[in-house]
Amino acid sequence: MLYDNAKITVQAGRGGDGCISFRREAHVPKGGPDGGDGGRGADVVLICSDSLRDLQGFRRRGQFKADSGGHGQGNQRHGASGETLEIGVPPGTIITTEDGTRYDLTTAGQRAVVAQGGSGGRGNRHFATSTRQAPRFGERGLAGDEGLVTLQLKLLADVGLVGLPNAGKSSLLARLTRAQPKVANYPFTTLEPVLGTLELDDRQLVIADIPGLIEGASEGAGLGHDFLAHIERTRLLVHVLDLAPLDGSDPLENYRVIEAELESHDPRLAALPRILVLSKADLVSPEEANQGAAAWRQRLAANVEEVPEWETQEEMVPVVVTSSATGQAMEDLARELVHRVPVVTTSGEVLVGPGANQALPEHQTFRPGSDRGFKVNANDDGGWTVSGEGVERLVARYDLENEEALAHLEGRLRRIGVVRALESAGFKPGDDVEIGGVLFELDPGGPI
Ligand SMILES: Nc1nc2c(ncn2[C@@H]2O[C@H](COP(=O)(O)OP(=O)(O)OP(=O)(O)O)[C@@H](O)[C@H]2O)c(=O)[nH]1
Ligand SMILES: [Mg+2]
Repeated sequence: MLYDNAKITVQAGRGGDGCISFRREAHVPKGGPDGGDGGRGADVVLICSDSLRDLQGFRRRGQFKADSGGHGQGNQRHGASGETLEIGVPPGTIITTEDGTRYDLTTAGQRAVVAQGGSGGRGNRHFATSTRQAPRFGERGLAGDEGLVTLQLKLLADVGLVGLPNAGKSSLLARLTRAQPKVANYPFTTLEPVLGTLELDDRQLVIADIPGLIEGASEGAGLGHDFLAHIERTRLLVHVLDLAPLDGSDPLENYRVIEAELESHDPRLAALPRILVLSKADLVSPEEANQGAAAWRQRLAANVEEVPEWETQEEMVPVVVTSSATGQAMEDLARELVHRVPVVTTSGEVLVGPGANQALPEHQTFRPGSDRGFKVNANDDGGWTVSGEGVERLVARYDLENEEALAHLEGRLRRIGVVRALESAGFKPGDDVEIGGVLFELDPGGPI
């Protein structure tokens, strides 16, 4: 079973709290504040790993929580930052976060920060002023991002084998590579994609064998539909066509069925270059095989619209007559594949299928950019609600049971205009105010 889908929840670490502490030294009666800052919470990062092949590991574990930052300590010691939580995913994994951000990890080492750790709170020494020399409060660390992340694996292969069930795709893969897919004389032998590696002239090509396609596959008929996605990122398709099907079906019609399914799944898929393999040549006479090939060359060439200078019309759509039973033309086919698949650059630029591999937005996160705006709402019970990401984060910073922290917060709310907005809406000092789920009595005295 190839596990090509998973949903996981990720939670980045909370920032450590800032410390409330005062210097104590022999012979110094009153030391100043020396509380250290809290450390940053750890990020959750997905990292592309070459040693993974599918998303199976996520069946056992679907929740990931990164470490919190350490709390600050006295004597200006800062809390340690949490260690980044790295989660391996196989090459070809497409990651979608809750806000719709997509990452496409194709080469080993690529990273996507899917949840960012909360920042640490500052220790009390930051709040000392000329009028408040011994602040008895610090900031709290903020919570890390959390959310649901969807993972989808689209295999990365250079070449995809497509064709009707029983056409001989798996037999071909078994001949060309060391893969040992199941081969049998009935349709739908292959139930999930199998990858094999062709090695020739110092090059390696990954070939994907997918379940046979039938009419309506792109709408869900048969098995092939789910797996068409796995050949979306190939750079060449080998259409395997039985020269003389035992069921008496017409190869021309069979060919059209497959091409139509590719087209209706995704026109970009249909636009990939092709090689036509006429399979099972050992079951017909050599003359028949040659005639068949000639007829196909003519047919396909007639469809070619533009021919580059360096190629003849016939070279545009190569037709290879093979037999997996006798090994006929395996070497020719292998050369043709190597010749037609562009070299992969190590910088990862021309790495995958049509139009793919846009630059990676490596450091995007769930947080949609902090917003300084806020809204004031009068509640039915005479209280007030202030909403807005910036103010909510500010309130999360302080322990409001602590009078000094509350007074400091009131000062901040006054400075960013929240108190004025409340007052112009009819607020009276002492009314209840709720911000970010925290209810408190706001009684801003004079300026602080
Ligand atoms: N004589 C002969 N038989 C072949 C050849 N290639 C495949 N076959 C036979 O054709 C049948 C189907 O082959 P597979 O390779 O399983 O076909 P497939 O296209 O992978 O089929 P699905 O997985 O069902 O889509 C098997 O019985 C094979 O032994 C060939 O070159 N010569
Ligand atoms: Mg097969």
